[in-house]
Amino acid sequence: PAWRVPDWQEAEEFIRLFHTEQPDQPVPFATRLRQIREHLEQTGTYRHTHAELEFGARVAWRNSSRCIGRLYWKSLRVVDRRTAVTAHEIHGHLMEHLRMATNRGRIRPLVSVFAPATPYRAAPRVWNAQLIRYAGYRTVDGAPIGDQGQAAFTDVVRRMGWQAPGGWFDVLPLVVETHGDKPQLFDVPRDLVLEVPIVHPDNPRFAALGLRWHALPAISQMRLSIGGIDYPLAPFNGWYMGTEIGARNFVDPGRYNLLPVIADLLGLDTGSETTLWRDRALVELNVAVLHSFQAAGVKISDHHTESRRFLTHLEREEAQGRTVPADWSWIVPPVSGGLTPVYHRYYDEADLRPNFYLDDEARA
Ligand code: HEM
Ligand code: NRG
Repeated sequence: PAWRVPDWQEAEEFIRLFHTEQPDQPVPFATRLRQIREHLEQTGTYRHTHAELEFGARVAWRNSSRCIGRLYWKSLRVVDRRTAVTAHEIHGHLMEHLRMATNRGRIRPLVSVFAPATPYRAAPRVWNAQLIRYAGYRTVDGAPIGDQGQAAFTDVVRRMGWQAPGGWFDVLPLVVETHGDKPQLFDVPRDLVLEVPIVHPDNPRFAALGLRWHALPAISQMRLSIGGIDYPLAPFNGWYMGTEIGARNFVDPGRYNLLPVIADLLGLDTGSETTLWRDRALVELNVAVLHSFQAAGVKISDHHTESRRFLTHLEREEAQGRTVPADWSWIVPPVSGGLTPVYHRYYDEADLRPNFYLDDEARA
């Protein structure tokens, strides 16, 4: 659905939350509510002030029940890009997001908020799941190359005219779609993509695999929902937790599927599951990821540290009288789950707004 009338209840609830948590606003609560009701009646929508937008985006992060990294929700930087209209302009702002967020390795949590859908104009969108992703292909004999999780999207951009280099780590072009225009392809300049070569602290043979990963996880496909207003393009990023790369991106059978390669490099006996060759290879791969990012001066955190921070976040929020909605199956890290304190408890599963949502109609 390209457009839905902002729900008055939701708007009211959000403005109340904003004034409750941040009193002393220049415009009093009742006045602001009246203003919004008038705008809704006259135009079918309303416009967030900058302060509302900033608060709304931060609370959307706070309410993201799949995210273990929420301790720092108050320090999220919010860049207001609502006035950008053309695909060219939007692409420029996305590149500026990469620059500001990457910060030469000292990653800054950041969200860029583009125009919401209105009755007159569809909101801009980016088709990519993240601003930086690697392409995935198959050779003529069907052998996988690159990120198989991006194979379908890679086909889409190839059909749109992208000249695929056919390598293991080719950064995909961005597809930007704006009101009434056909989607446009943009390359991401190499110098805006900070990458880390993967090496192992005490096994020199790792480097020869030629593995690398990008420094910035920047999700571009989730809809930010604040006070009944939808922002379909609001790319956000924090920094990586090592397991995302070392236990999922490099390991999932539908991604890089590297465990057999690592086991071979380590000389492990893969003839029987009881040798735990998968687990041993997995740990060394995760050691390599964390070590490589640190050696390259790129911010990353390990799952033990991030788990502890999350419990600190829970305590702090509860001390403020707020519940912390969380999804156990996403919060518990994909390696050594039971070693982390987040494993040994259950969580509130409420769906609170503002929040980030995956659109049903997301493309790839
Ligand atoms: C999910 C860590 C910052 C919103 C996740 C996941 C991890 C994580 C490990 C699970 C990902 C997966 O299993 O694929 C972190 C860390 C951060 C951070 C270490 C460092 C600051 C942020 C920020 C936002 C955010 C700044 C939004 C403003 C989300 C959302 C999800 C998520 C919406 C769910 C994604 C989905 O459903 O696919 N985060 N995060 N996170 N995070 Fe964070
Ligand atoms: N697992 C995905 C990224 C998902 C979100 N993770 C973050 N978000 N760390 C991957 O690329 O591996 N963040 O905003 O920092």
